Amino acid sequence: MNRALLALGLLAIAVAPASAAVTSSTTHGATHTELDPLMSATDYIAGMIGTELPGDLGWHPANPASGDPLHPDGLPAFTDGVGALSGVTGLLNDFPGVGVPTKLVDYALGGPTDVTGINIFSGNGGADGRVFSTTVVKYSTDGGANYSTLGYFQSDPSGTINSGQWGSTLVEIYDDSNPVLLSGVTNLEFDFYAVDNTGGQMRDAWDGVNPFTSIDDGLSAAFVSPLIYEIDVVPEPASLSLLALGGLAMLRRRR
Ligand SMILES: [Ca+2]
Ligand SMILES: [Ca+2]
Ligand SMILES: [Ca+2]
Repeated sequence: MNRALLALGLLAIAVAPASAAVTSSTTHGATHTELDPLMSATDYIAGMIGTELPGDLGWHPANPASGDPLHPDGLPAFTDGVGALSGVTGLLNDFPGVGVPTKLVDYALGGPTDVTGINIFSGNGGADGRVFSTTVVKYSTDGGANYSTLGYFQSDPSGTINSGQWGSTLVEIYDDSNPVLLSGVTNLEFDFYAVDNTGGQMRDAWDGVNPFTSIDDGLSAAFVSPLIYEIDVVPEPASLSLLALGGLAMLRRRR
């Protein structure tokens, strides 16, 4: 082992930030079904019906789930492993108000679980601002008694306009310095916010400073909500899985 390299490695470890570098990356599909093959039907919350938390604003009146949360276009759609079943699948309620989420849903993982990635799929056959997503993810390691905030994840920078070029969005949340995003987690809470102003323009949900980013995006608060197609809590983020597959293929070719 080269001692200089070893020393460099130790130095890198020594200066690495103590806090996890949680980050996210966004992929858009041209159509509302293009990213469907990346959805998982075997992730940690597959088939679960989440618990709507206090403050949850139900569903958009056009979504049949507004009268029946267990309708296939409602809570089951978040975890059924497939994309849109109809034009209103996963359509959240509009006009949540400034700075408050429109939907708050919690999943109990059935025991301490190591999570390496969270993938949030959204989209709209209409290919407008509803394809974006903004989510605050919280987690508990004590069965839901206490929650910490993992982060605020806005799919695209405020001001981004979807003029029909995108029908779907995947936000992959992971830790860029650790293969494990969360260890020993028992519950995951997803707070979904409005994303758009009817002009196809991504906005945050605040007037003035966004308390999560400490930034004022200079735009009035979003009031149009997304269609959430799927939430995957997985061993590996989708694109990292693809990278790993590519790496394996390269290794095989070398042999
Ligand atoms: Ca789904
Ligand atoms: Ca799933
Ligand atoms: Ca704003």
